[in-house]
Amino acid sequence: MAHFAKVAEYSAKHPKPEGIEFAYGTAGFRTVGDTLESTVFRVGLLAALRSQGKQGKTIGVMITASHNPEGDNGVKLVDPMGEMLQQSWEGYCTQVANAASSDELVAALAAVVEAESIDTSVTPRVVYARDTRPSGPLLQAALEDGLAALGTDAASYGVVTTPQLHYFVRCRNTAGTDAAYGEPTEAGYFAKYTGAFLRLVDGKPHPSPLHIDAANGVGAPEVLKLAAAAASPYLSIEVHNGDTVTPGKLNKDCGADHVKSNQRSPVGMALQPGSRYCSFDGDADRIVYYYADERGTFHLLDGDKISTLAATYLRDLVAAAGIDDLQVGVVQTAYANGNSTSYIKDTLRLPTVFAKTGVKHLHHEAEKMNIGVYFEANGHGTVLFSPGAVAKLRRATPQTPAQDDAIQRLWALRDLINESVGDAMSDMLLVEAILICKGWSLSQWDEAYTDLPSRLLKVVVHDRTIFKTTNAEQTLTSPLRLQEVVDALVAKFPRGRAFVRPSGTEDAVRVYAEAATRADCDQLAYLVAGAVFDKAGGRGDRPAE
Ligand code: G16
Repeated sequence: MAHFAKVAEYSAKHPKPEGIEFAYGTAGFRTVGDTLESTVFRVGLLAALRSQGKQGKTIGVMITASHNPEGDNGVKLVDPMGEMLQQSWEGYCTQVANAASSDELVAALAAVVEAESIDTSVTPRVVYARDTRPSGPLLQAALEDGLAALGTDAASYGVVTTPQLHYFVRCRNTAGTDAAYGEPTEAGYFAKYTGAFLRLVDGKPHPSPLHIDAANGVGAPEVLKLAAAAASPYLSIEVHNGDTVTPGKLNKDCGADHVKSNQRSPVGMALQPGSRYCSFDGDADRIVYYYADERGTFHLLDGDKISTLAATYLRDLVAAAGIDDLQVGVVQTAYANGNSTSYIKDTLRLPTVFAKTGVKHLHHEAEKMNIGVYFEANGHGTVLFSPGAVAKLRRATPQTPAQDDAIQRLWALRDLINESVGDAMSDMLLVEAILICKGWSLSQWDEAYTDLPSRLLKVVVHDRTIFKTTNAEQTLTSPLRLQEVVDALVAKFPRGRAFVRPSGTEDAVRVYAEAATRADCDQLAYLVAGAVFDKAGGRGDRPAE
């Protein structure tokens, strides 16, 4: 095809490494950064086709491996409303990434054009960015070659957070419409979110400073710019682990994933009782909060706690606004702590559903709700207002000043939330606003319910693709009979629950367990991890307490 005339020439600069199979996983392609050049080049080609398939709407490409170690990298596509790539395209991505030669690559691209009836005469538009990883510049150059090969109208946002790129994409595609989302610039992002935040907290007492562990990633400079834009004592922050320059520091013993998985504070943060702390991950799309009590004991406020805080606040505002038939719902994954699910169902009396891991899955479930709150326990999530909910808010006619205040707050919350994807900075402002409005400390927020002890482990195996699951990833269908072993182990522990699933971002299998006591929980987690190791091709060290 004439349209692909330059692909072979550019592709020769970025040959596919032999012996590696790439797969578009939980959050795009993720693997060792040095092996990804051909994949990122090809994602450039696919981004252009995706844009052409959407009549020239702007598509986003983010080069990041988020919470993964610094040596990894990754790439993912962002659809026109700032959401994750439509899942039916993930198969195309995998096929195109694995084409063995230039001829096969062109054939794979032609197959996408054919299957999607793409008009290749449309000018493709793509914006892109990357995080702070050392492999980023080389991969960005490969992406630019892919974009150039198809004559793309492309623009770089440089080094920004993943959610900022999602926001820019949505802004560009909604500009001049009723759904206009904001200015597609960093300044526009900061102005939108800080403006909504300040509207919500105006007149309330000032909070104590918030200590932020930025995982030595892009969140560090960006959150400083956010605070400068707010220029307000309502957002007084101190950034820790903000070194984006020294090699080896990104996500190392710090960041949201480290804090959540190890249930302890990050390196470089000595917790003081009464002080307030949170951690971002490497590309600032996740956030968790934590504090130390008077005895110095560490307490984590994870994605489940953020979700229940937001759902409670929204539910109460909807009631105070006097708007009928506006239901707040909550989406969780199997990693949600059992006590959080009970609290949502039994105390808040809100509907809750389970989705597979990956914000793309939660996002789709939340779209089915009036106001859908979705968070993974790892701190990745946001809130969606359905078009029906927005219409109801528009039609609402307050009868009292209290109703008027509640409606204004709901509008401000909608502006405060990055609806395109989970966003550590926007979520931080959401939590801060609710805590300021309620006058709550972190320990008061934590009082809603007590987490069951839980443990998350990784098991390295020879081939994680043999692990298949069903039932929102809570039940293994392969390897055969491994689920029966897990069930038998779980049955031994009061309030025991455990599941096994292959990671979509790391070369490992994840094991989650919870139980009534810490000792039982840890024992269950290591028994299940040991069974996986023994029966399903474990390699390296056998998991041990
Ligand atoms: C990504 C996804 C998250 C997911 C996490 C772990 O996070 O965006 O939705 O929970 O990976 O996924 P898995 O267990 O399949 O490895 P991030 O922050 O790395 O983009």
